[in-house]
Amino acid sequence: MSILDSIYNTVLEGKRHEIEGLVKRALEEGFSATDIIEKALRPAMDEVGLRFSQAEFFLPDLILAAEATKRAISYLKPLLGERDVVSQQETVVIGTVQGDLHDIGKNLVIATLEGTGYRVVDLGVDVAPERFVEAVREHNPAVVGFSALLSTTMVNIPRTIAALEEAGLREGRLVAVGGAPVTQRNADEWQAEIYAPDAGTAARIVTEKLAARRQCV
Ligand code: B12
Repeated sequence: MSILDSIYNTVLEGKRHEIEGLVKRALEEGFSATDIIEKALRPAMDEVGLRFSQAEFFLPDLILAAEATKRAISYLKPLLGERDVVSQQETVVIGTVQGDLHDIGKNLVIATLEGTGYRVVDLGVDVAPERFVEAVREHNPAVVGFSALLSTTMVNIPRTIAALEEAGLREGRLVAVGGAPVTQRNADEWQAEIYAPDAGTAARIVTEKLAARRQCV
């Protein structure tokens, strides 16, 4: 069995105490942090989600698997985005929208943004529109990011964008949206400038869009 298969199985089994040793071994074997995330951790979480929706897994399984993934990611975090550090100065304010407690994907996006050199203000999970408004007023970010993992909470993305508009804080910044149920189509509908299906793409698109905006100004 390859080391990536072992990581995949360890997440499924929720063996959170064993995960760091395996991740370390995979790195020693020459796999990159991105390989480990994209080829082992992410497929494992997809499988966990599938088994959960088919009632083969229950909430405790989900929690243990998520805990194992989080440990692996915090171990890999310092290695993410190392290649393309460009020392950006811009700030990104990001959070998981109201009613939603999922943060693994958001934290990965944060790790790659920070790895790329952005200053990131993480508002955490279950973030009310007013809290986003407050944070945008305080930090004046170039980008505001919204994450949602539930089809019932993704409606809070356009609601929060509307709150920013009402507060006069939407103009002049880019809105980024993501999370498993969110699509490019939603992004277009909500007039969000940035959509990405994964963390690596998110950091790349943020950099591209900010560069394009700088050229327009
Ligand atoms: C782990 C998990 C949990 C954990 C969360 C732990 C944590 N700290 O995050 C716990 C156990 C708490 C949980 C709870 C629940 N969950 Co849950 N959970 C999952 C699971 C298995 C994995 C999610 C995950 O971490 N994926 C891995 C990461 C890396 O991927 P990602 O989140 O998609 O993020 C990537 C991209 O989307 C993108 N991205 C993410 N955010 C952003 C933001 C921006 C700006 C950008 C650009 C990109 C971007 O980049 C990320 C990195 O590459 C999913 C199934 C799945 N495969 O998605 C179900 C899932 C999301 N959960 C589900 C459900 C139903 C629930 C509960 C309602 C269960 C219950 N009955 O209580 C609760 C809801 C709690 C709440 N109020 O939020 C359903 C949602 C169904 C739906 N469509 O609405 C899913 C799909 C499972 C299923 N198939 O049924 N869950």
